[in-house]
Amino acid sequence: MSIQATTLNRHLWQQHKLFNQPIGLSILMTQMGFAAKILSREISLAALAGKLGLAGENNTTGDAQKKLDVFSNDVVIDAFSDTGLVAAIASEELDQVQLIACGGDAQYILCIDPLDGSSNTDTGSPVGTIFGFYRRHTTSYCSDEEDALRQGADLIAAGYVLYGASTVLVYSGGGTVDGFTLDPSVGEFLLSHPNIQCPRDGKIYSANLSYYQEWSPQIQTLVDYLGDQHATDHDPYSMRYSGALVADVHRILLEGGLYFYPPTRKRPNGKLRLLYENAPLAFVVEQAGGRASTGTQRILDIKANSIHQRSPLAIGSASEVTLYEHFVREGTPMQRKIA
Ligand code: P6P
Repeated sequence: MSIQATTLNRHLWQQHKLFNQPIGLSILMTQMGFAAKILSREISLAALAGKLGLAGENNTTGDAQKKLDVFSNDVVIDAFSDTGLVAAIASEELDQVQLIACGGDAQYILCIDPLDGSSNTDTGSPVGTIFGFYRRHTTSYCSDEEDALRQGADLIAAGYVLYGASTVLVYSGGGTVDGFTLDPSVGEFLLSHPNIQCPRDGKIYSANLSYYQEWSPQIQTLVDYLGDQHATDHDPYSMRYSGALVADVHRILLEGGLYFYPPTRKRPNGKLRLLYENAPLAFVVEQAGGRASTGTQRILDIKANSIHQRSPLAIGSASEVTLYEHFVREGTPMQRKIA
């Protein structure tokens, strides 16, 4: 590692000095990095520590809860509890918003999926953490659930951590989108992907095609279009799907293309949660020049009515998200790709 390497903390200090990013946010991102280091270690060694497998009951949204889900949520709560900066945490693993701190310093709300893709944990496949920070409208009273029911456009910072072949933390504080790779030998996240730009179009799509029969005719027509390897109006696409939203969206962010989780008959609003999955990822992808939509509405324009509210998601390159919206509206390809 070069001594010129930019650590996460050095980057946060630079962002504070250059763009006057609130020092409180820098502290919160430092704590997110700390939590990510703990989770990276525990996830990689879980098989040796008897921490794989089910915790015994489903979480509040009906997903099977793994031991690592419970552990990850505890790590996140601990990482932010004594900062005094976080008023409340909305987590996939908690039925209700958890109140953390009151008072003038408790200016922030954290929305988080501590362990996204936890169905992958027992097979050593990629998993992730997704997070978003809001600033409270007021600190004159202790926080409540209403504080967390926000519109993604109000996010002041958001990002994710991918625990895969390497551990990568990607975040934006409203400016550039920057990625940091964990060097376990020094215990630091080092800047590895500065100023990430989502390609305007791509050749990858990511969706769970086992639901094909559950999707609308318009989405089925889109999938047929994307899967046509002999089309004359577009180059062939490749399909990639890992079962972990963070891993799939990270690939799309870097290489371009489209991830989508449409409505099904069983889930008319799709499976993914707005507050702690779709909105933070939409913030990051839009800051990198991509787009994120339900198919008919910009994700960041949706105000949450409940903390576990679901929404359909189409996210990635501007061109492919526009194509997705066109199919949802028209059920046919556009005459030409527009972005
Ligand atoms: P399916 C994991 O439970 C998750 O929330 C995302 O990480 C992932 O993309 C999606 O659900 C997988 O859902 O229905 O394809 O198994």
